[in-house]
Amino acid sequence: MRIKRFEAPDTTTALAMVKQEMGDDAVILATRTIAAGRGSIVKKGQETKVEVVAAMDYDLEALSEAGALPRAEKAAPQQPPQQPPRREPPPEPEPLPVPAPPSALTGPGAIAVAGTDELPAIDRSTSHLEAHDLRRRFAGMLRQQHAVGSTPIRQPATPTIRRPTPPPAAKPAPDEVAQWRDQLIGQLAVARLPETPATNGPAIIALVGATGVGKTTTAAKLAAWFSLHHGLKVALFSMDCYRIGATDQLRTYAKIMRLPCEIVLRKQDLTRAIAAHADRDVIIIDTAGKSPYDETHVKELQEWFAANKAIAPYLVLSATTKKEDLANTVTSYRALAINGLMLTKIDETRTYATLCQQVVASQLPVASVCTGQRVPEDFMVADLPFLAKLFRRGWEAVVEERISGSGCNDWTVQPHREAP
Ligand SMILES: Nc1nc2c(ncn2[C@@H]2O[C@H](COP(=O)(O)OP(=O)(O)O)[C@@H](O)[C@H]2O)c(=O)[nH]1
Ligand SMILES: [Mg+2]
Repeated sequence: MRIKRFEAPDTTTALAMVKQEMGDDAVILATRTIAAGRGSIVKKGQETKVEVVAAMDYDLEALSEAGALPRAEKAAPQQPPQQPPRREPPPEPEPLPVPAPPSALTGPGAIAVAGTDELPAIDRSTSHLEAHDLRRRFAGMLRQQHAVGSTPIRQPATPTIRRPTPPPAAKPAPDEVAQWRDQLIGQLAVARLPETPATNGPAIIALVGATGVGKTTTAAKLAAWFSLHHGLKVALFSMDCYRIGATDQLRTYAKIMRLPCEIVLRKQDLTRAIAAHADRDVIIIDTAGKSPYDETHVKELQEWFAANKAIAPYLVLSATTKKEDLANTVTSYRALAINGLMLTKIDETRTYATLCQQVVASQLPVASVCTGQRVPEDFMVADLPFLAKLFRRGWEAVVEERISGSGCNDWTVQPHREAP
């Protein structure tokens, strides 16, 4: 890097000298006003001159790191000197979009323009053109430097997407909401599950629904309800052959309750198993969970169930499912001629408006409600006052009822009866 000091009666002249001697790529490192005579300290009333320190063949990165560039830019001659030099022209408005003219030198210390001895006079615009030119080049160099990535790049600000502010939704009045909720609750219906021994062959309940909603758990709870609470003869069937170990869950429950359990892997197996358990009061079929958007699954179930008209499919709905998915599930499984709904996981949420709305919209009666993971405790056959209380007043209003068993669904387990 080559550094040189220039002195001139004014900034314009000094810059012109820099440009003349060091070329367009010179960087101004510093400018200051000094005493015109000897010594650099300006005394009152003393004539002044301008000192410019410029560099060329520099390492821009090193200069940037050393903080020279900002200083140089700050010191760029757009600022008038601290004490006005005698021949300094008054400042001009900026920016000047005119390209820089050739350097013009005059006065003491001036250097002749190469190839000519003529020294044209400085005009006002020249000084600002020079200053503008330098600033423009600084900016250009920095941009170039940024482009090659050798200095940290300032990321462009993330564009802010201004969405149109939606008009504030008109909130319905609380009594309007209550009225609407009561209307829904008034439309709820419950389905009765068998309580007495079968007279005309077993009642066959098939649980269908999305994965993980609690079909297998509900099947076990139902089996316990029928066999322990009502003393009915129950058989459990598992049609869940899609997942490894899926049948084990039901088999284990059956073993605990000493109930027969059949694994049904083909359509003909279902017909055969039903025939084999014709003496039962209730057969509970647990099916494989599939996405409600899987049309093949529903069609397959339809084909299987067509084998026996006594099969009554019940759709298991989890209270934690989103509104649209609840609606779509009901729509998808409607092809099976669903007999009723079995609600699960009502303990896993505290908002029931969506569930209430979707249950009513389905126009299907509710057959049972599951209130937790425990088998057989967290189960109730559907009861209108209970559902009305839950949907109107929430979980807190029913939790006591559920725990103490003081409601009409109290779970009084009958003495265990050996399965035949
Ligand atoms: N909290 C709560 N969990 C439940 C309820 N019913 C089932 N579960 C749990 O949900 C998970 C999935 O149940 P599972 O019966 O295997 O669902 P399936 O895939 O539909 O057969 C298991 O961890 C169950 O214990 C319920 O009413 N409340
Ligand atoms: Mg299951």
